[in-house]
Amino acid sequence: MDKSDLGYSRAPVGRLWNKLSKTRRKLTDRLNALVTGKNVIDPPLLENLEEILFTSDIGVEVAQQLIEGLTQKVEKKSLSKPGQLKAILKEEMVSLLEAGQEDLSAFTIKDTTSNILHVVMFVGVNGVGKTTTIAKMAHYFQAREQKIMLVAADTFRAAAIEQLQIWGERIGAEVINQKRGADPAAVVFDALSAAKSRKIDRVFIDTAGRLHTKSNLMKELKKIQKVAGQQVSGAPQQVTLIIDATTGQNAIAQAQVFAESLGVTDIILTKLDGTAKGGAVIGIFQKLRIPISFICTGEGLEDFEIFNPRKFIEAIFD
Ligand SMILES: Nc1nc2c(ncn2[C@@H]2O[C@H](COP(=O)(O)OP(=O)(O)OP(=O)(O)O)[C@@H](O)[C@H]2O)c(=O)[nH]1
Ligand SMILES: [Mg+2]
Repeated sequence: MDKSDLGYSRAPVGRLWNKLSKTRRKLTDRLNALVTGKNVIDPPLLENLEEILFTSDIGVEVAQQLIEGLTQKVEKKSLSKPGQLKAILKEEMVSLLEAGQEDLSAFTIKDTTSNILHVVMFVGVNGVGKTTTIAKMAHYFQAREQKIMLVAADTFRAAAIEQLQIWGERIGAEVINQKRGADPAAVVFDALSAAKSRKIDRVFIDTAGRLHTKSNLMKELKKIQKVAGQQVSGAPQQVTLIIDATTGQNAIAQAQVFAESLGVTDIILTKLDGTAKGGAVIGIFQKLRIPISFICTGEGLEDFEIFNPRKFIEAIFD
């Protein structure tokens, strides 16, 4: 396994660090201002700290939880210097994020032992970045010698099929589609049949973000899920929910609908570049308790990486 895949190397934090600059500024400029010139850790200081946290899109409950953990550590270690708080807060955040991360290796690295067709369904509301993320993930696995097939199962939105085709051409991956308005489950059924005979490693299914009604969308997605299982036993092994990180706390309610209907296996957060709301990652994770597999930090194919809690927290703190 490539060590860099695990994100263990802490320095240089580099790219991610640059991409998360707005979040970092919002969070740490205020933290630094809070502790500078203060000599003691007292309740008013902790209250101000809590306010900084929940106004950083982390969410009220999680901010409270972090402060509780922090207060306990301060007491246990008899800490008195405000300057020590940041390091402890970082550790609290890392352990919070690490606690619910499951082993996602089947989702994130090349499995050389399995020859079962791995099917991933990408779901999420419209505009969050499903199609772009599919292209990024395909590109990522192609670089790891996997053969990828893309399936255009958003047959509802105008130009959705063409958008996937353009990505397919750009990265050199086959795209299976039918005409607009076709039954998405039928598209998936045929695509998986083709994938089996073509020795494909991974199939990525692009789905609609919006239909006439939300319940229709869930029905359609469930049907796709069922049909995939009829073609490939155990498929889709992965139902990946794409969340736009800039929607902050609003994303949670959205995610719950998908999680309840479909049994989401993992989350990918997009658009972490150019937003100061990166702290939402912590709140979203804590609320949903669904592991985060990857994060996206731009519109390009390379703006995609495995989510590593420590690396992420290092990048949002100065
Ligand atoms: N800055 C930034 N933009 C992104 C990122 N991911 C996707 N986008 C942009 O977000 C817009 C929507 O992306 P799509 O991939 O079309 O989203 P979608 O979920 O497939 O949308 P629908 O098919 O309409 O449901 C596009 O302009 C993308 O370039 C990201 O990580 N950062
Ligand atoms: Mg799309």
